[in-house]
Amino acid sequence: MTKATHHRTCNLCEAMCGVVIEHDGREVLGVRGDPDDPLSRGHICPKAVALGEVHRDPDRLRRPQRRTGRDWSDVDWKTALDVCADRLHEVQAKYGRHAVGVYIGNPSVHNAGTLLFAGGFLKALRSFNRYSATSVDQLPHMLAAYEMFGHPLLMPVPDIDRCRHLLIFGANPVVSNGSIMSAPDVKKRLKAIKARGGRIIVVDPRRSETAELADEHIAIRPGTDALLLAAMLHTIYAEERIALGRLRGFTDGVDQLGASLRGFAPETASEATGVPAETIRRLARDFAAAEAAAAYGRIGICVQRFGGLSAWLLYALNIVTGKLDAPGGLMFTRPAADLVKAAAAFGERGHFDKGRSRVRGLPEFNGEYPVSTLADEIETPGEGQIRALVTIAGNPVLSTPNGRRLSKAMEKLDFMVSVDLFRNETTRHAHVILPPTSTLQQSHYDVAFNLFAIRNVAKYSPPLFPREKGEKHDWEILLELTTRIAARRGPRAAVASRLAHIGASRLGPDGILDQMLRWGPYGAKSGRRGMSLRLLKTHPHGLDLGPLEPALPERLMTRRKRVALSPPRIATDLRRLAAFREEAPPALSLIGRRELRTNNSWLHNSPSMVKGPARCRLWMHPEDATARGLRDGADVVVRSRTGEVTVPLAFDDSLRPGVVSLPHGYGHDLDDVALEVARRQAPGVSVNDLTDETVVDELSGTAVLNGVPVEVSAAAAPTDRSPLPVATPDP
Ligand SMILES: Nc1nc2c(c(=O)[nH]1)N[C@H]1C(S)=C(S)[C@@H](COP(=O)(O)OP(=O)(O)OC[C@H]3O[C@@H](n4cnc5c(=O)[nH]c(N)nc54)[C@H](O)[C@@H]3O)O[C@H]1N2
Ligand SMILES: Nc1nc2c(c(=O)[nH]1)N[C@H]1C(S)=C(S)[C@@H](COP(=O)(O)OP(=O)(O)OC[C@H]3O[C@@H](n4cnc5c(=O)[nH]c(N)nc54)[C@H](O)[C@@H]3O)O[C@H]1N2
Ligand code: SF4
Ligand SMILES: [Mo]
Repeated sequence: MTKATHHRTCNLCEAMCGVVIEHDGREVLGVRGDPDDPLSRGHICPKAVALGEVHRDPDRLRRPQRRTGRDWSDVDWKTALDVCADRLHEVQAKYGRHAVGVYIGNPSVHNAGTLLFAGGFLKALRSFNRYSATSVDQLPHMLAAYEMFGHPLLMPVPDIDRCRHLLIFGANPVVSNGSIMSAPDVKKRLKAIKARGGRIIVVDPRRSETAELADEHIAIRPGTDALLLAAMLHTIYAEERIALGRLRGFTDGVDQLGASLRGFAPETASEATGVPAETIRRLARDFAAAEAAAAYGRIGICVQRFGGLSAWLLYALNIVTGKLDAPGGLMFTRPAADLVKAAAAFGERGHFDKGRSRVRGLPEFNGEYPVSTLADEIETPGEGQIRALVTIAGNPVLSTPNGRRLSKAMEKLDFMVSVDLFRNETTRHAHVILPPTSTLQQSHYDVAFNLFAIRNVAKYSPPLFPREKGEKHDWEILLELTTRIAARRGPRAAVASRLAHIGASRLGPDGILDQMLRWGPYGAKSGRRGMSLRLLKTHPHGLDLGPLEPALPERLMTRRKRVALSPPRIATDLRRLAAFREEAPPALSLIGRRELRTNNSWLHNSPSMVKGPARCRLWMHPEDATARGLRDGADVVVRSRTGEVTVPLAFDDSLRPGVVSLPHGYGHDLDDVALEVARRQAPGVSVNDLTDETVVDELSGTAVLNGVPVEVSAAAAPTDRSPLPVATPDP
């Protein structure tokens, strides 16, 4: 076949880069950045190559797999789907509908098919036992957005292209490419802030790649951001620097917030945070005084003991200084396909703490329980015990705390089915694996991440490669399961679901998207641009819809269209924070890190992603290492309450002393994992064998993956290995 080019948007991370793929109709020959993409302007990262490598990966499953004991065999779709529906139905008939649990992972948000069709599947299943990667990720931001702005998806993003003072808490966009901030080529965008005379300040226990580029780095103690933020807000109140500007007209709770922060003066925060009181005051004053300023925070402030408080206080800091909804500040988007409005139209406005999990009494959020308690719910007998599990695009064995325990719990399930591309650490426990087509065989539109992009754009990608006979897309698999499960509930449910099936399969994700575009803010119905799928199809590089614009109070989804600055359900957690100040910090605490060529747990089977020296190493400050008599490059044992791992040590003085770091997503060398490259070239160890499922942010239920107390000692039988080069990721 002759060479051709194809334009699409990479869906591996949130940055949504436009890529130009050279191909021969069957295989990818090359991937480069699309200079005409209105958002990414030609940028790509090294991971873009993985789009082709995943597609051609011989380990990627092409046919449904069925496990009998330890033997796996191909099985046809009809049998596979029927077995799943029968077994799930059996379990529900015998033990009740909540006996089937569901875990939905991160890539489902990057895939319009799973995003738009998982809801129907969950409805058909009618189980309350739902879990997702949200509770190891952005749950605190969603909770704060829900309580303050009225919808969990109304999370504001920094307008970095116009910002002149960016205060970053616990995010490393130079490596992660931005999160809840789709900002491709973020490095250039950050440099541009400095070039126009602005400042960047990074609060992070590690002098990260982003901190390296910043004007100032505040090396905070892990897990203490809420104290720092409370003290900054305290300063702003105490020094009468409150300046809400136009937000004043529709913001409630300004006085309450000031009153509830009275006990949090900078002096009371400096010891726990490791940041001097005068520095905290200066940070607050500078932020309040700066024009076009935004305080932005990401996973570093989420997956810690005070995630909920941190996310709330961070938004509050932006609000009381008038930075929310102002150009250059923290702004809301106006996406062409507006998931917030669409969800609300179907009555999905979010909820919190409407119920508590059975075993540990953790709060539900948006119909999900915290994944930190999934193993409890599988292991603990009683009504509502999980007996069967469905996983969709997720790998909780590597990505959730105490994955080792969860892995063992999975062995006890009566039935498990996974919708996934690979047989990995999680899906090896399934009785049936249902593999979808690869992303290059699917059309793509970022229904989720356009909600969080620093510029409004709309880009549609048609499928690149045709699917082969006997291959199904994610949404088709979900729809087939939905219909079959409903059918087993009786003739009436069967008829209703059959009709729904016909309608939904005719529409598919593209048809739903088209409706969303037409009814959206630029759609034919709004008379603005006549946005539709057809229009997007004639613009292969995508359409630029302009910079972010002030959107409040209209965009608010609270009942009276007012911002709730001091939501009581969150503010009460300040009591726990006050008590925390008395706790002695652990001698060593573990934090995570991301690296340029990783994508959580699932790209280590792509050869280009794992070439070079092994990256799964424990980074430790040389002072901490010397004090323990540890050698650079030697194997060390890292222990926590939950387990231990043996891993090579690398000295790294970018860390605050007392803090060590391990990346997540490794630990591939397990029985029955069919990831040849990962097992051979990048097995590593799982940091989530060390993280503790029993410790969560008590307010939100979010897992605590940062600030985990650990001990590190030399491995008993040191391997004689020459020191590895000091790790420097290569952004
Ligand atoms: N210690 C620690 N743990 C962490 C984190 C951390 O910072 N530190 N980060 C957390 C975060 S932010 C996240 S988002 C989670 C991620 O946690 P998960 O979502 O549970 O895990 P992933 O590694 O993203 O696994 C994705 C799975 O989806 C499959 N997959 C990929 N694309 C598709 C697709 O299109 N369709 C289907 N059906 N399957 C697909 C892959 O094969 C893989 O099995 O990890 C969390 N875990
Ligand atoms: N290359 C790559 N890119 C990715 C991913 C990936 O796996 N690899 N995953 C994607 C996903 S799912 C997500 S959610 C995003 C996440 O995007 P980011 O939030 O930007 O992710 P990280 O790079 O983990 O940055 C978190 C930072 O928080 C710091 N930190 C740790 N503990 C604390 C703390 O207690 N307080 C403070 N202030 N900082 C702390 C860490 O040192 C780290 O620098 O990245 C996405 N992009
Ligand atoms: S930055 Fe993200 S979207 Fe862009 S090429 Fe890399 S993985 Fe793909
Ligand atoms: Mo994530």
